[in-house]
Amino acid sequence: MSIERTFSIVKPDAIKRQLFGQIEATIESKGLKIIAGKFLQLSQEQAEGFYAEHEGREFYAPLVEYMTSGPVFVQILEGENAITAYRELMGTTNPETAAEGTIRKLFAVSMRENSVHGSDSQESATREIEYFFQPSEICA
Ligand code: RTP
Ligand code: MG
Repeated sequence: MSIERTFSIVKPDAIKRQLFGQIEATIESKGLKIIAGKFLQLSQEQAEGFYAEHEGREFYAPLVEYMTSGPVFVQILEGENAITAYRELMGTTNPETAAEGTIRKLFAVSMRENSVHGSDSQESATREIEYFFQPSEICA
């Protein structure tokens, strides 16, 4: 067991449908602590840079358009094995295949509009946290 930090986004589809509170409650109910967070309207540049690993894929341009279509909430979660624990809590990318009780099964609209993001590795978590947060914004 190790205490880790992971990076999470509540995506535009979920903010628009006023699911923010329910998603945060689900996260807290799993024992993950929210140690930093803020609402942002992503610019095209910010969204493109964040998803740079997907540049060239057919879903990249529509993904960037969707992620800039309305406000998001970016946050840092801390807890035991937080990276894996939060990925499990989110469910698979496609909500149709997501397990019962996962955030995407409960709330997601489609493969693209899937309500939440979570870092997929320690390296991603470090990069993504630094992409959006200053150390002074983290309340550990
Ligand atoms: P995320 O990065 O947002 O946590 O999601 P993920 O790891 O489950 O999925 P990833 O493969 O990293 O894809 C990033 C986001 O791009 C959108 N997407 N659309 N074929 C498609 O239409 C498609 N594939 C992926 C989703 O919003 C996905 O979360
Ligand atoms: Mg991913």
